[in-house]
Amino acid sequence: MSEWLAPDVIASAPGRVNLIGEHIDYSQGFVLPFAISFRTTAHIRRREDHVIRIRSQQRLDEEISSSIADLAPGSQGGWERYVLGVIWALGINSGVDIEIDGDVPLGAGLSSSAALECAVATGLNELFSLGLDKKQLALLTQKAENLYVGVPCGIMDQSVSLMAEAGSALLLDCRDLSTSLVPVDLGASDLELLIIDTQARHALVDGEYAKRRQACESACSKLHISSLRDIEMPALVASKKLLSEEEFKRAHHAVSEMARTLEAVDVLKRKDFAALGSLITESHVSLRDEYEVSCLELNCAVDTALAYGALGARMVGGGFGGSAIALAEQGQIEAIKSAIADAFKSAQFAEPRFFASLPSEGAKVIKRLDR
Ligand code: GAF
Repeated sequence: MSEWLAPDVIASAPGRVNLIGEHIDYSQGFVLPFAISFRTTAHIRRREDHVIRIRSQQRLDEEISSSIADLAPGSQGGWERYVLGVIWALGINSGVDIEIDGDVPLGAGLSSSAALECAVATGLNELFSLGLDKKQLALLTQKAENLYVGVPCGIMDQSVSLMAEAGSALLLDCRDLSTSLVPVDLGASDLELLIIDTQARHALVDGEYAKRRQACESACSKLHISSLRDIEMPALVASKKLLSEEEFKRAHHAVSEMARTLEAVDVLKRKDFAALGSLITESHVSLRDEYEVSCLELNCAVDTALAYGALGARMVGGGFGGSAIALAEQGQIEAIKSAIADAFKSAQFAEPRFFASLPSEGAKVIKRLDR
């Protein structure tokens, strides 16, 4: 392995969970995620040539080497494309050494990819004095994922990884990326948000995600609106006959989820956690039955959490595996965890992992070193 010198900049960015507002970022809806305490760190050093070297503390046996001239959207490769894509999207024209480290659980639906992209983007923005604000960085990191990696994600994960603040969820309007902070202090009410990684990774994810987006887009074109944000439920129901059954179900989820998200903000402000729990569970039912992005493992986690007293539970993220959340009294968390572990064992699912996290801060530059 070649020599690695000390970095010029160290930056980090978190993964996320989404309280509510699922599969509506690309329909220009409202989402209410928060940053988790698990983070990815990028150590970046500017080089005098055009070589790009990337390595990860989590995979010390591999060192990836490329060059600025070789950056091309759609290139084949593995996880390093998330880093190369950001270098490409930010228009960096100098070689860099980038070393990654972090503890965001991989493949758990907790946005390890956005954490990686946003840590690298934040570090490059600082190192090359690009002067990009968080909104611009969110759009550029999304561009990296959409065009360079080829994943048709929306804007939620990158936005929250960049813009989140400790102690609050981020109400993000995906139409214009305006935000407001909604304080979330579950501990003060003896509550906890349990994160359940089902460890299920169904291969469907990318193709099915793209199909959901297409169904929303075709519904919009038949309804002559630019996004599902532009229609209220009564008008959607009145136009049902214009849509296929599938388009109607997808649109019905999106329109109802946008309303639930705004209602969740209201109940959170009033600290009405029973109402918040009900909205979270309604979101799951809608994702399961209308958007059809859940799976047996996620449903089992949610149903078991509810049977053992959770105030609300639902799948989070893209679906078809990954994680669920359960909002419950602190005193019930252990019983919920062991009931889910038992249920998974009986169903012969993989062993679930459990995490807890308070709402944490977004991306930041940790250090700038002079040389
Ligand atoms: C994934 C995507 F990356 C997000 O943009 C969002 O659509 C989410 O699935 C579903 O809400 O995490």
